[in-house]
Amino acid sequence: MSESVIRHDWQLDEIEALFALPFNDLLFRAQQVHRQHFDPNEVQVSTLLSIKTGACPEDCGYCSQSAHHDTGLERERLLPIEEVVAAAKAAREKGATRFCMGAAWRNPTDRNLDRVIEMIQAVRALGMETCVTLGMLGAEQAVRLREVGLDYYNHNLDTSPEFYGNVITTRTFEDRIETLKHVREAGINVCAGGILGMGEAPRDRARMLQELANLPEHPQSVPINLLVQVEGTPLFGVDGIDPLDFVRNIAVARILMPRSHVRLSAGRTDMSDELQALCFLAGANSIFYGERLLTTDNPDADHDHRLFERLGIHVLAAPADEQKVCCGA
Ligand code: SAM
Ligand code: DTB
Ligand code: SF4
Repeated sequence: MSESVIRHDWQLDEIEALFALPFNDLLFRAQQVHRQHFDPNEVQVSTLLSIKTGACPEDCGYCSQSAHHDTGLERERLLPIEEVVAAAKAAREKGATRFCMGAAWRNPTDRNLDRVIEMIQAVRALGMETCVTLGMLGAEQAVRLREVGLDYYNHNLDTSPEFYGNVITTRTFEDRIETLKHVREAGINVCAGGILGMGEAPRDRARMLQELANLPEHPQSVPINLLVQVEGTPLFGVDGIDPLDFVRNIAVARILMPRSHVRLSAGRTDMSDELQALCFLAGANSIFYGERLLTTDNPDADHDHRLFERLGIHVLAAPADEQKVCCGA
């Protein structure tokens, strides 16, 4: 079996041809690529916390936190650092190795950033990896975050450039590419992916993966979210995606970005254990772990622990930790 090559020149017809493969052939290829680069039974786990919730000026059509939609969500101020540290400790105790803090901002002000930097430093002091998702980021802001040791910055492309305007009008696809450039050039690991099941066409799914794979460097982490339909958002009630097509997207992401962690992200409460097992077989090797995503539910940690046991999956330990531990164990 030849070593998979890391490419940044994927053509759309090549990607569409992967999607058109018989399901078993596609999963076999994805699994081959996966085994060249990863322990196939190891999954990385991150826990999320919304550090600033609601009243966001952006109009993302999927989001519970946009001030443009009436979702009944209560707005909250930036959390005090003590609450953030307590949540990070609880996540660490349950087996999470990365703590990801999200804020409902278009972009952070420099004063906002000062507060978030204190949080990053406090979470790092617990021995956890850190990730933040704060909206658009300037080049100098990215450098500041790198200097305090931030490990990952999450900023999603969300969908294809062609479908993008159907979902978000207050910032452009190019704005997102620009933020990713600032993060990458500052030397922070990039976490970038998107959402499936927003009414996009199969071609949009292929285009989104093409955009991700043809970035100058593959994002180190690629979250693939299944739309969590939130009442009051414009996308509530949209026709979803065939679950097997969701699995195909994971497999194609794995083939295009062989060394990236592909994260089975939002939407797991709507998935059976068997569907999630197929996603792991297709090359997903990361999840969000813990009862809450940002504002919506995620499977119980105990349930995930049992699922991992049934599948013989172990959790990737934090970098400083030599030992492999199973979450919740
Ligand atoms: N405000 C920041 C931003 O948009 O960059 C950070 C937080 S935002 C909630 C992070 C990402 O979560 C979005 O880009 C989107 O991909 C994902 N997301 C938000 N709401 C979602 C939903 N209802 N279902 C699936 N994914 C969602
Ligand atoms: C990502 O791609 N998914 C996460 C994280 N990055 C920040 C967020 C999912 C949010 C799901 C809806 C909610 O809980 O508000
Ligand atoms: Fe705001 Fe982020 Fe939600 Fe868009 S996804 S409305 S930017 S919190």
